[in-house]
Amino acid sequence: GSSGSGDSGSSGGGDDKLTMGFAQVGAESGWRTANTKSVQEAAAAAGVDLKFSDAQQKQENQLKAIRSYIQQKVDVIAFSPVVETGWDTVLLEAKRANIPVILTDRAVDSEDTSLYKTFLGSDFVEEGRKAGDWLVANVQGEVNVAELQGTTGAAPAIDRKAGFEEKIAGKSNIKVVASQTGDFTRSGGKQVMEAFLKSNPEINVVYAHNDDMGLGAIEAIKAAGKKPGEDIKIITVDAVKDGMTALAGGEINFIVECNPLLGEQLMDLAKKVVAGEEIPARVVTEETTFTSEQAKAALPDRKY
Ligand code: GZL
Repeated sequence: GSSGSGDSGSSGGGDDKLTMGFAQVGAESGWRTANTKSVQEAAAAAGVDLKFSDAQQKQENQLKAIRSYIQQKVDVIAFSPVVETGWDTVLLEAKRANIPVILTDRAVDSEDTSLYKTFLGSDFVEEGRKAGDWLVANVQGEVNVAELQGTTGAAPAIDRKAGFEEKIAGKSNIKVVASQTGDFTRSGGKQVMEAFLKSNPEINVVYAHNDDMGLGAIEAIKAAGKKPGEDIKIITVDAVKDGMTALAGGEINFIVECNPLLGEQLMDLAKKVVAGEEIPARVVTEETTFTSEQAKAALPDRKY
């Protein structure tokens, strides 16, 4: 998907460069890799001096990184909170140090929205609804769903589950017979799916909160002698290249896109925040959905 918000271009001759401290979640998935690349490339293009950290999906590492950015007196801090809770204290420290914070990708559950300037990212509940809508419209009869949840406590995991459940509620033929976290990783999806297959012989559909767990589930399904995309339908979220390739090949049946290309919009917002300009409290990214036919058509032009 495109992340266009106009051409941020180079920062031109401007006075001293804007310094951004970015605390990334980790490198757990194809989506995350694409997101990191987008942030780093956009910073270079915008003339932003980027300090970057990878927290290996551990909140304590993100907290450490944010505190180091505060010590270094960066102009702006941006991060994707690995889980929703536990950020109020460090956000208060940044506020007291007069360093504005921008949330990207994932959200926090802080009541005090003065603790950050804006949230740039997807509507994960809507992504879950799109997955549920497709299932209701495209799979008939008795449907036993195995759900591979994202990281426990992460906004995309909580919200993708909620949106999906909203749409299948009241459909007596659709039941979630198993639901467990695969931590957004391919290995996690494979291990959990292996266990699901052992304890639930009649799984008809897998709903994976990201492509990587769906791809892991495909390995487990094949190892169990079943055909992914046929014996067991698979719905995932992200639409990264590996997921779209499996979709085009019929091993995944439907993908809800989650756009990782937030870099340009982030740099634009950061410059506005540091210049003291007003910015929207919430910037939702554009994204769509793909069937197998649409994936075949879209693959050649996909940037990630
Ligand atoms: C969603 C993002 C999620 C992706 C996963 O915006 O936070 O984290 O869906 C990634 O692939 O690990």
